[in-house]
Amino acid sequence: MPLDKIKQLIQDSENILVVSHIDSDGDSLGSAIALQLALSAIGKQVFVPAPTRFPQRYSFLHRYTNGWGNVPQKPDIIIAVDCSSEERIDWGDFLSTNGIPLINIDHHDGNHNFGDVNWLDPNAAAAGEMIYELLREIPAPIDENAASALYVAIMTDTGRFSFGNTTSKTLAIAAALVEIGADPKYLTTETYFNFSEEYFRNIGIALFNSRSYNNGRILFLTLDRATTQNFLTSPKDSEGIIDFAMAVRNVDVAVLFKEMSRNNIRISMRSRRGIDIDNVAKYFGGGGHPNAAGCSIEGTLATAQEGVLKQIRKLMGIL
Ligand SMILES: [Mn+2]
Repeated sequence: MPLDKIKQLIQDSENILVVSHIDSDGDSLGSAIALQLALSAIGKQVFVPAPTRFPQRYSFLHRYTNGWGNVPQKPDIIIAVDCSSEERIDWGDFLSTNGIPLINIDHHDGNHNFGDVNWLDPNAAAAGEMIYELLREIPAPIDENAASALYVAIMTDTGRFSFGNTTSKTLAIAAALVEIGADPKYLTTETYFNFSEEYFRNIGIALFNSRSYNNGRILFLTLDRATTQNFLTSPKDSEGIIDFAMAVRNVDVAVLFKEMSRNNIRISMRSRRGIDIDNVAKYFGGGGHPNAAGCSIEGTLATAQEGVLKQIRKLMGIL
């Protein structure tokens, strides 16, 4: 059992490096922070490199950490959480993984199995669920701060407990975290009702730039460079905007296109249950979950939109 092996490796280690994925999100940050806090509490030296990009909406999570960085030359083990492939790992300022056992804990379908030990559970709604289980198993204490970090991890990956990945187990873990001291109202407000002005303008741009296809079953939102520059924003600050599109009646697939540069388009996709949008993401070299996935396309915005539309129609059988 990978869980037993991981437990053993952690017990035998003194210095532990915890890494997560680039383009940090609530699950990657919350899971890494909770691991850091709980493993520190059982006497381990735990290091988390400062995330390369820390989305503004999660800046309140800083208060739950023991701090970032100061990675040792040679940790005893490396734990990667919420990373679907080795290329997704945000190594921060840590360079050499030579000969250091790498533990891969993840819930993405199609994980690349890149670890020396791989614990993969595609049925887990968030990596945070798996971290909760691991910490209970070791056992390592989950204090109020770790509980808050894990609550954010699970809340964000389930779209506030509304996506198809939300199970009774998800809710049971969330309830246990609230019991420990995670505050749902506070954590929800900090995460979702705390828009920067830039994000607020991006919502407007993306919705204004929406186009629908096939009687509204497919809806595209776009953050193009010309408009975002005009409104002094950047397409980066856009997490969650795509969910507005899924709230439109009859929409089965929603896509957000972000024109990062003239030839680099970042794409987030959502779909209703039964439409496995992950297939389209994989077609373009990306990945994710059946109802939430993403990819990048090298090419112009028009080319990307055309290509994605074609693949979605193919997937939905509406050529
Ligand atoms: Mn995740």
